[in-house]
Amino acid sequence: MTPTIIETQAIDGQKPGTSGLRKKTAVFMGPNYLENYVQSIFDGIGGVAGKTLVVGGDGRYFNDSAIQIIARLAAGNGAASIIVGQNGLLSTPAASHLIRLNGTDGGLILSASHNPGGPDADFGLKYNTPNGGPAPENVTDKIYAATTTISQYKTIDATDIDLGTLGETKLGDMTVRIVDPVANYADLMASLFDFDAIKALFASGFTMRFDAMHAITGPYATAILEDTLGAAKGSVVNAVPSPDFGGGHPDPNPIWAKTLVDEMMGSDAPDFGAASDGDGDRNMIMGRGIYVTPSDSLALLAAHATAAPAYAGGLAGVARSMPTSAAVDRVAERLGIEAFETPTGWKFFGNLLDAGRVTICGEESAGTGSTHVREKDGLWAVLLWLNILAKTKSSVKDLMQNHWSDYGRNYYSRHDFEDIDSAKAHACFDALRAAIPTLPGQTHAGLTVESASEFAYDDPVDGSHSAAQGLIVAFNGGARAVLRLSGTGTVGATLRLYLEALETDPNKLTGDPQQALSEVIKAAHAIMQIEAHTGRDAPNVIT
Ligand code: G16
Repeated sequence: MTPTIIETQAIDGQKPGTSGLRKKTAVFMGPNYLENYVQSIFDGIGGVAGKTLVVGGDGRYFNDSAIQIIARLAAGNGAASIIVGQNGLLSTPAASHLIRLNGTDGGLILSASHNPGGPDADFGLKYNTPNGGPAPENVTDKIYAATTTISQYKTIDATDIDLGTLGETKLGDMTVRIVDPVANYADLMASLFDFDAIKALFASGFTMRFDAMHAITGPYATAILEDTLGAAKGSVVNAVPSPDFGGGHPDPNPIWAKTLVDEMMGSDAPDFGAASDGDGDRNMIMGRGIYVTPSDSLALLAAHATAAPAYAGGLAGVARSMPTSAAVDRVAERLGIEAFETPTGWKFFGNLLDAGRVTICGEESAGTGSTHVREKDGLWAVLLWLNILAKTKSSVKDLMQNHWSDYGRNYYSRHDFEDIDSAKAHACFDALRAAIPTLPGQTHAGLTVESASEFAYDDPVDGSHSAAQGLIVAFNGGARAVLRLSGTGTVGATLRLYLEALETDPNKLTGDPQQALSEVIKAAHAIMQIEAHTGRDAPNVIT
């Protein structure tokens, strides 16, 4: 079928951020906006003629129409076939798995992750490479370059595909395969974990609550936790994905998953609580009466991973993003394995995973994952926790407290200053950057600065260099404060202040993190002058 060539013009601002391009939905729905970006992805990766792509998204508003547009562009550009989740749905980790399972030339994932969805909210699109992972910077740079020079896109004149019917169909000359979004992913999970042990745990009366936040993990969690593993019906709540996530904010943290937090802190709390985000790659873990920070969860999972059959032979190494606490580093030290510190963004783990240097990795931003796919994976983390709980026969609280007694506790918190005027946020960041040489030796709030630096990363596998990845102020005694500008927001700028202090005194391991970090918080504000620059005297989100 002859493609239709449509003349277009470059559109400003189509630069991928931490994880793909995220904009207001109305922006993505604007004339030629999506078409330009998809054509630029195709051009940036050297064309898609004869190639196969996985396509799916988290079901947010515009997901289905966007898939129809993408399918026509893929056909217009000569793609051989696309594999699409039924009704256009695929969680991000399930999409990563399908890319790997089918050996495709990559995939397009439609999601703005934990950002709200709807006509007035957010939309996003990213390209994942044939290893299943988010495109690295050398690829996103080419895609962005293509967005600045585009003058036409190729599509076909065709009616919409029926996204609801499983099986094969044709769009022009291109084959379209509609697949069950859950089945292959569920098989993968069954191959990694001791499902019999988890079934026995549930059969013994163990209770859990999984909050799918009206987002993509609902069908996955219901199929795996309730239908396969025997968790009581109703263990999974908010399980039906909706285009605006039930009007909520599908970000699994103590602010946006407050209903779950209240239940887990209440007198009738289940044994285990968890939540996942819009596209199913993030997770929040709770036990009865305890919230587990993502950094602590990563450390705990690394320490106990051998409980699961997939990791019974031990871990090759671990990796964490720079702002993530160093808790996992000490686990690695004890295990005698390598620990890597990468910039924020799952794409930086890809080479380490591909090279077999790390088995488990994670980030403070509620992401944990392993070699099984090349994305972080919310349900995977929940299942590894369940596997560990089943094998150790401990409670979440006992596991964490024993971990802290053993390794010390990295008290940790992230303070977000959202929706700040972009110029003010950059001025604050630039002032700290300029002050770096003067900071060592200064004392603020009783803490003396040991070193100050801007994080840069040299990828140990391919040698690529990534500069300007966040500012670190380290204090004597092991505490530190990190300042970054978020790369995933769609309005103004977000300053993220990450705070950490190591406590090894056995009598001080169960305190309140904000209290334990109060001096680091004061010192960070004295140095960074966030209020003077932005007018904000307090963060709007604390996790
Ligand atoms: C994305 C990336 C993560 C990153 C997070 C936070 O997560 O995949 O690797 O840690 O953004 O980014 P930032 O601090 O720049 O906002 P997700 O879940 O939004 O895809």
